Amino acid sequence: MEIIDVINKFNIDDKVLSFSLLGKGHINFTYLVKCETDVKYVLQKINNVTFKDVDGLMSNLCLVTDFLNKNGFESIRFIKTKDGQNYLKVGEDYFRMYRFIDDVVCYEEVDDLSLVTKAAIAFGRLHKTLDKFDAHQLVEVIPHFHDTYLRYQNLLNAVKNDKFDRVKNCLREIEEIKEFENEYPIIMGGIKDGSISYGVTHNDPKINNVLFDKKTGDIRAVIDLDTVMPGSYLFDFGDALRSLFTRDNEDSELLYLLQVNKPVYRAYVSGYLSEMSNVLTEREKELLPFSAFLMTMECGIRFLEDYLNGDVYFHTSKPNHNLIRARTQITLAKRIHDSLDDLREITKK
Ligand code: ADP
Ligand code: GN1
Ligand code: MG
Repeated sequence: MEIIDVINKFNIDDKVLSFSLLGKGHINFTYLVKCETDVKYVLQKINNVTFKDVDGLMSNLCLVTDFLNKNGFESIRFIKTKDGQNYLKVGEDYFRMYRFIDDVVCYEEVDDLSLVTKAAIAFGRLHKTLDKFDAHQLVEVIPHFHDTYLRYQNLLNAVKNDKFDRVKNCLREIEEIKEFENEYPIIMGGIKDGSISYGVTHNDPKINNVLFDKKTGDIRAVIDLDTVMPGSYLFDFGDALRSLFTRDNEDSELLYLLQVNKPVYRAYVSGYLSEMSNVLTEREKELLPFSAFLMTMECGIRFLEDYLNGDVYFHTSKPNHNLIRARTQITLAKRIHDSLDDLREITKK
């Protein structure tokens, strides 16, 4: 089916003028659809390789976006199909449509610390708003996504099986990961013993998932809610810092470029706590710096596991790509670990 026929299956009372590819996301194909009345829509082809349970995924999205829109945080507004469904299935492909949020800017990367703070406020506001939402209503679209200890066990299994005879190339990395094994259960353990709350997390807290108002620079919306799942707020906090510290160096072998950027940490933690200081438990506040270490090491564990399993999850475009990425994350994680005292000081201030 042609894209224009897909668009016409959705309940829009308007004549479509054009459509074009939008954004640089790695997961979904995103199109901007322009109509005669000047209203714009986004059509997305859902990546059903990453997200196998499209029904569960769309149910999560509708529940969360409805809640956000009703509670004063602008969010995506889905358009139903002409048959009243939340998404459209065409053969093996799945599509959804929503209103385009107009007059916004979206940054792929930032150097300006005030934007780092604003992004942190945006994710903090998302957490704070969803703190009143019952996380048990949500499906775990990717089960055990941030269960670091389980990710570690999966890595050890991959080492044991050594299907592609690659263990010999990463003995040092495996040892470096093992060194911290006692720390991997800390966040999940806190959820189990109740010292860490079971909230709603975004799970892709990158800056390009925040939309800012073109004129005022204010936060307009947090998008890309596909991986919204129940979990700890620390997952997003730590992963946001991982992504800010790594930037595009994730694929680079220049490990000396990796640094624990303290001004970035300060900018992020101040923005985040301006929204969340009354929501977080003492234990959560204490673990903010640690979460940046844990999410970074976990990402390294995932890349290394995928390397040993033959590069089946993360797309690769050069030999040893996942090994290079794993080295980046492990190196950064160790540098964060070495800086934990400094980061705790900054957090306290
Ligand atoms: P992906 O999972 O592929 O990252 P996103 O939902 O983040 O998909 O969309 C990709 C890009 O499309 C975003 O980074 C943003 O630039 C743009 N975009 C998506 N939805 C909107 C919207 N409602 N308003 C404005 N821009 C959008
Ligand atoms: C994946 O597709 P992208 O780059 O936004 C992954 C994240 C990792 C990230 C590492 C659903 O995100 O968890 O942190 O790669 N997303 C999924 O680059 O697995
Ligand atoms: Mg995105």
